[in-house]
Amino acid sequence: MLKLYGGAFSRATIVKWYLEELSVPYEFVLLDMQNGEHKKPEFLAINPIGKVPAIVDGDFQLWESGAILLYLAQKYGNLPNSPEYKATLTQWVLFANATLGPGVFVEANRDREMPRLMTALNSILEKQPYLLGQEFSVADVAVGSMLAYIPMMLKEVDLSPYPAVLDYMKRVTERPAFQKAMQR
Ligand SMILES: N[C@@H](CCC(=O)N[C@@H](CS)C(=O)NCC(=O)O)C(=O)O
Repeated sequence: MLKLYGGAFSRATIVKWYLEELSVPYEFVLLDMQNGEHKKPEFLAINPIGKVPAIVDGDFQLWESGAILLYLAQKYGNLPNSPEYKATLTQWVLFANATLGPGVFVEANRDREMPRLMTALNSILEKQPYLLGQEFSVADVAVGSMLAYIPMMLKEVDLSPYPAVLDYMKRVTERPAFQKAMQR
């Protein structure tokens, strides 16, 4: 069975959410990160960088949440066989981790980046329920996770100027797979 390594409150939840969406059976391996279990040789053999999430799927090991999401989408997600479609998913996953996350969660960037990122997302989501249009996809797991962390981690941030983003956050976080991932 696929193994997912994570901490008690960690980005492994992003991968859990997508595994639940895909109904892929998995074992969650909870590392005691407070006591440095992620820096021990057993885990460094899976991810030499010593960060979670990481997965082991058969003989295959992979780390970095975005790479894991895209692997799972390609392996288990029944994707259309179109390079353009796959590239668009990659675009949103990279946007979530390399642009949206640092733009919102790095305090020095927030005032400059957050309004432009949120304004753009709001205008996309005013026209369609999900990032790719009418269908939920791994793009929504990546971007939706980053957005869902905002009220959890940054109580002072006011998202009311972006009502379509708030509706979207409600829509994706009400999904049963998200709820399960948050509980397990
Ligand atoms: N870009 C990485 C970030 C991974 C990351 O920073 N994980 C944190 C937990 S959420 C971690 O393992 N921190 C432990 C450490 O840095 O020692 C990803 O998205 O997978």
